[in-house]
Amino acid sequence: MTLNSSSVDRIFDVSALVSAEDWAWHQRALDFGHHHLHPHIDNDFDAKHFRHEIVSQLGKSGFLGMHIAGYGCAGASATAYGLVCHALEQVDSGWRTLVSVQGSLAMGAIAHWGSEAQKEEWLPRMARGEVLGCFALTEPEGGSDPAAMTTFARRDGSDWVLNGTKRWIGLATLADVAILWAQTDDGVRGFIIPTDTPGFHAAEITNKLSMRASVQCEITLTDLRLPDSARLENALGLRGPFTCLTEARYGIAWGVMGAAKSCLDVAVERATSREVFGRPIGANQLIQAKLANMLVEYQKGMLLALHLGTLHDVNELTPAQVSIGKLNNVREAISIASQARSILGGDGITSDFPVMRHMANLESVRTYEGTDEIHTLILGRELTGIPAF
Ligand code: TGC
Repeated sequence: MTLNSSSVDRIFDVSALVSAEDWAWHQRALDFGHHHLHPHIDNDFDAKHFRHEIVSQLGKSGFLGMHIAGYGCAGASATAYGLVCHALEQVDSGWRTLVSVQGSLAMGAIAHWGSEAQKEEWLPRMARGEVLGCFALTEPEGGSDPAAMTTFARRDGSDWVLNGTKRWIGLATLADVAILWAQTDDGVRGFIIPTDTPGFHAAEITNKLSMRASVQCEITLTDLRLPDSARLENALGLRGPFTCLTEARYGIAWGVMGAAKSCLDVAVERATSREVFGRPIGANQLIQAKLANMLVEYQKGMLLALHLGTLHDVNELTPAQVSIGKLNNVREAISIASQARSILGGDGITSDFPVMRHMANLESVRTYEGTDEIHTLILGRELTGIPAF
């Protein structure tokens, strides 16, 4: 049986395009969302509550760092990881973001750039959800140009001393460890910072109207001292954080189609059940046109995500291809959510339906991991060879 089966699933059977093993990951993630996340998400969003206890359950289910091989991680395919992002974001972008931050960004940085000892020390516990990570790159002056970061790590004997401020860092007040990027005399370097290190302070940004079931923070570092063993051994230059961002952006291209599907399913259900002028609103051509357009863009977005997954699984995926996926799929998910809201009429702005919550979340997703504008310019540079940043 396919969980969450709807007319959208019937028209476009994704399971026919992926392996049985990858599809089983999707079904497990749908089941997880249904049992552990759905029952609470509206209240949590309303109350700005992050359900911390879910992290270890995500770990037990194998979703954290699931496409990393070894070190207690599941070693699943990139396509399976994407399908899990899709399933979790059907509930809420905040939960897919957690899996992205923990798996693609924090664990991904250690797996890609860490020493063997660092991988052994951190990855198994992070995969189990016993250790929560965050990824600190963005600074208050703006996230689009990490090359301009002012957080600085100064050499002091065999130690490093860090000072600076990071902003919009997911989960930093709750995290046990931060992967933090700082400028040094010889380029950007990454550091693994236990968050109980003296000089580390995180404060929650509390006035968000988006991603309210998730936590974003500001971090300040004041003369924070680290041994050289805390430095990500193999990372030097912006390639370090950007490699992790590419992974997370890949997951977003899948995830946002989950949010879009949630909106589309609700719109179809409402169009066939709500009557105005003595007949279902879905009997009107204007409503059917909206639904058809939403379906077309959803399926195009899914095919794009599947294409990226296939390329990723044969190690052929490029950052520019990921930019296409992030740019297009977030843009179309926002459009689908907006059309769903209009089909729901006034009810669409209430928390009786998930649509407005998805719309608000997607504005964050459009902004983080490279804005629409940045991905547009990455593609412009790819086509012309001319950076227009
Ligand atoms: P550029 O010269 O293009 O590149 C510098 C070096 O990095 C390499 N590179 C990449 N490698 C892997 N994946 C990518 N996507 C890469 N993009 C670049 C590049 O090959 C080069 O390597 P090397 O070895 O030759 O030095 O750097 P640039 O400064 O010109 O880049 C410009 C631009 C605009 C493309 C870049 O700055 C950019 O992508 N900006 C957007 C940054 C962004 O997405 N920020 C949001 C971060 S999200 C966040 O902080 C929140 S985390 C989630 C949470 O906590 O909730």
